[in-house]
Amino acid sequence: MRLPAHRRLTIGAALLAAVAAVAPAATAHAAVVTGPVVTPAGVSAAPPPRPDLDALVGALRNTTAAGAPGAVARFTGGGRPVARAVGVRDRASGAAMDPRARFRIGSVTKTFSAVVLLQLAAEGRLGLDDPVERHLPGLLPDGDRITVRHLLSHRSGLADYTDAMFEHTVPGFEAVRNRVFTPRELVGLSLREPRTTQPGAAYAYSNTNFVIVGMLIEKATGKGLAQEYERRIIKPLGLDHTAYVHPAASVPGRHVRGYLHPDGAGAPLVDSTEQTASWAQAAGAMISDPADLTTFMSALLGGRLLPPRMLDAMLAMSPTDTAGTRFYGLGLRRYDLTCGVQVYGHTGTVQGYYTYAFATRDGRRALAAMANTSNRGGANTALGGSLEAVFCGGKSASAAVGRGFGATPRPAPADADLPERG
Ligand code: REX
Repeated sequence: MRLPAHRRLTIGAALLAAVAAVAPAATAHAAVVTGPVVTPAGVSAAPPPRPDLDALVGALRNTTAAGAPGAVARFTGGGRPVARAVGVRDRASGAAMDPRARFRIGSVTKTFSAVVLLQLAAEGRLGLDDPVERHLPGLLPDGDRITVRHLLSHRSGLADYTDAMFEHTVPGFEAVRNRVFTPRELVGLSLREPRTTQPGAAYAYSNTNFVIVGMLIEKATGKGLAQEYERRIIKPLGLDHTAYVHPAASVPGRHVRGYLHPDGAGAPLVDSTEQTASWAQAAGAMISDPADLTTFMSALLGGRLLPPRMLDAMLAMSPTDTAGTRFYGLGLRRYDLTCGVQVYGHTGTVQGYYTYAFATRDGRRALAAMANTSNRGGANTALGGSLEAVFCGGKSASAAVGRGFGATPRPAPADADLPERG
């Protein structure tokens, strides 16, 4: 993908500055650089590591070994896109996992919602530091102290109503799978609980924040969420397999069936494909596929969806773990991989589906990975190994683990080089 002019100029200028900084005075203009040059923006002049596709398949097999019926990943960067799939997308029919099939992306929706809201901010229709009270008067008792930025960065202190909703996994899911909530009802559930922090004081992940982001989008535009995702992101990028179908309960077109793990050991998986996902709304109700997700993340990081000022705001990160390897910006995560590469994107969990969608800072390399299960932490962690495999290549810590997993007795039922979507 070609970078827009302003990104190319920034990178070019930063590279020149870096070369000048390391070159001896007499050769300052010779621009002969032998080692890798890393600019302040983290853009390396050395060629990026080649994805380790054996390690990628290893990560996907680890995911199915940990309880997912199937797993799939698609990587773009450099040459032809590659996809790998293992296991099944439908346990009843036995249909193989398919890189062209759609699924529920959970909280990757938050990145779409953040982009729409930041576009509105760029248009001057609201300010990132506006109190929520200004736009949604009376919604929150402390709406004059909670800002739009607090919502996008999970610093509002509003409790996550989904913790109580899904305390008991299968009964919790069955109680809401056919329900249609208004966003106000969901916010009401959160307000019944104590605040987790003072507004702005600390990061505390909460779906409530992004339900309100959805309300702000509808308030500022006077249009429904589906229309705004469509007009501002889906159409311009040609994401034909991406949609906000709420409150429709089915996943349109060729799709992956999702299987929820009950809390009790040994209980049969619950087919959770059909649901309104109304509990998630702008925090997690979208549907997409691997190709659309890599296109979206590349376009976002490549500067094609937001002006630089708004992309910079999105990329201002706070740590979310004590190890200092995970961060959150505005509707965007950053993971620092073992090889030193930083990737930006989001993870997602809805009943039956785990998703990862990440790209490098320049948007040139991107990965979308999905497993058709949830409530199975081991499967989610194993799927995360796909990030190391493709972005770190042979240098990744998990590449060795992935190869070691070749000892698995069962070959991957489907192992596809990208048959592009019809
Ligand atoms: C809800 C419970 C999980 C799922 C949730 N999902 O909050 C949002 C999301 C939309 O994608 N968040 C993830 C259920 C973490 C993210 O940002 O990466 N768990 C399940 C239970 C547990 O029911 N008792 O695993 O399917």
